[in-house]
Amino acid sequence: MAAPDTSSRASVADNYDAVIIGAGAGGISALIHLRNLGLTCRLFEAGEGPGGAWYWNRYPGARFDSESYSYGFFFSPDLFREWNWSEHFSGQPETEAYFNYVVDRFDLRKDMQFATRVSAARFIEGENVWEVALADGTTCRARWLIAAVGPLTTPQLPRIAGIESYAGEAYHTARWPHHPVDFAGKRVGVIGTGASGVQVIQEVAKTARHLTVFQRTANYMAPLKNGPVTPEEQTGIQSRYDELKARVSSTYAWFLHSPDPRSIFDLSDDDRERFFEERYNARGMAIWQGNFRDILTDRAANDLISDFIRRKIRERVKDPQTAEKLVPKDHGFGTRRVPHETNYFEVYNQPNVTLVDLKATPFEVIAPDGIRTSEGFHELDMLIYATGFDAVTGAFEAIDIVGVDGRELRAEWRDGPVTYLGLMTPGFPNFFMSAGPLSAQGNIPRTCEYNAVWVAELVRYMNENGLTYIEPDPAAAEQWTAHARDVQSALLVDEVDSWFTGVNANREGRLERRVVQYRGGAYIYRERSEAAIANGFPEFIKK
Ligand code: N01
Repeated sequence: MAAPDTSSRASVADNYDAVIIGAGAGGISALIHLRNLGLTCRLFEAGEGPGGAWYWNRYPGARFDSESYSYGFFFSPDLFREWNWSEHFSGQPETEAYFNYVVDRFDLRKDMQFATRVSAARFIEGENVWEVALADGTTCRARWLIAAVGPLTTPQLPRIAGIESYAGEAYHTARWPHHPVDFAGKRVGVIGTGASGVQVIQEVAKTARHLTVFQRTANYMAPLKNGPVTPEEQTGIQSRYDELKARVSSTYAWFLHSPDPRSIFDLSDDDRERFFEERYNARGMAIWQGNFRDILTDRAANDLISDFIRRKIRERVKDPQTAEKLVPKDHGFGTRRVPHETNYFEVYNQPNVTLVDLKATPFEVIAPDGIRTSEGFHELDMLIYATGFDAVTGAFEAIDIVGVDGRELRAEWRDGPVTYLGLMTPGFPNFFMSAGPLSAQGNIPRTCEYNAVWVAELVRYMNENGLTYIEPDPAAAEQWTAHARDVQSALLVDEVDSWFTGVNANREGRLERRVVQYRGGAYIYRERSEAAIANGFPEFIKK
């Protein structure tokens, strides 16, 4: 990894055309596209290097579960053709190296400032600029403010009595240290079995003296089927830039996979079983994103695929009691994020692994040397929190953002976010979000890259028309928000608690389901976004 460039901290200028917060896929995309317009830009990033989620989530086992070449940037065909992904699903070290490569390849580092947290931003009415405050007390101003802070970047610790008293090694997957962490010979506890928990559990189980997994909700999962990209595959992928770009730009959720347009009931039982089997053994998200369209809308259709995955879990886990704990029974397949695994279920066949079902035996207290549940005490030398994020809105709300008339973003979103395409929110002029609330869900870097182009088009329009103030018409934002609500209400996901529906038991006041992402399909999202550009941003207040 390149050395962090913190040398330029003292040279923060008073004014920029644009300030960008975050050096992940969204921030990098925004910097590239706004710099191409000739804007002076400054990007602030709390981490000491680029990568965003892929800088912070450096836990053992962290890797993509969408194909590497569908996850990386598409803005440059040359970049696409010259970077060799070594695996179909890249591990975190390679991904972090990729982000550093991109930053250097396009000479972005000179406009980036690492180890710098943005603490607040306030819109100065009349001047139509944002005043941005950094945690070290420095301030600067910019006409345009782009928050590329990420939907999954503010880590959450569980609210368990005594958590602060724990005296062993303790790590959150999303704040993993840079030094090596050794599990060998240790009694390790992992709390959480979402995508992060699954990946770290697979690694810890290899060397820990004992691993205790604390599971609250059993999740459906499917094999990742990772493997090296062979030289022939590499050549094939790199020569198909146009095709792959077109593909990820046309699917429901920006992935390479797209749903089978048939109904699940169009097939005979045998054919359906063969279809499921083939998808289960295919790479990545095939069985989730490439399944029949109606599994996410029709309960009877969903039951068929849910039963298939339940059977797989029972086949793979030897102890029937453990298998039953791992089999989800309170929701249907695909209604929460499906983690993709490599021998995850086989981990529970190892003698050094214990599964604790927190629904049956909940936490009572964390003590200096372990955790007490209602069934007994688990002594632990190390505790890993894979407890996820204050998802989607959390990173935006972590910054003290104040718009017109002293309106606070946090307060505005108390009952749920209201946005125009997840890109802007009323009362916060000249403020843009990358992969913001109610943007199209799915392959996040694709949303980020797409959003950056949209923002650049808007800024170009403003500059060409001599305008300095823009915010969405409240009615237009309400209309988009209502549309997102309508779409979600027709999906089974709307009946299930998870970050997909904004439920966060670790944060006060977040137990009610909300609409935080747009689930109507990336193609509809793109149509709406492109219509705004083509028609000169009619649904906006402009000055
Ligand atoms: O977080 P999560 P994550 N007591 O919220 C449990 C992306 N990602 O970091 O399900 C006990 O999914 C919680 O239990 P429950 C991906 O989009 C991508 O794993 O709420 N348990 C759950 O098991 C993913 O969806 C990759 O009942 C508690 C877990 O902690 C998103 O990030 C890799 C608890 C949290 O799961 C978030 O994943 C990793 C408590 N108080 C992540 N609080 C890729 O492969 C929480 N839990 C690209």
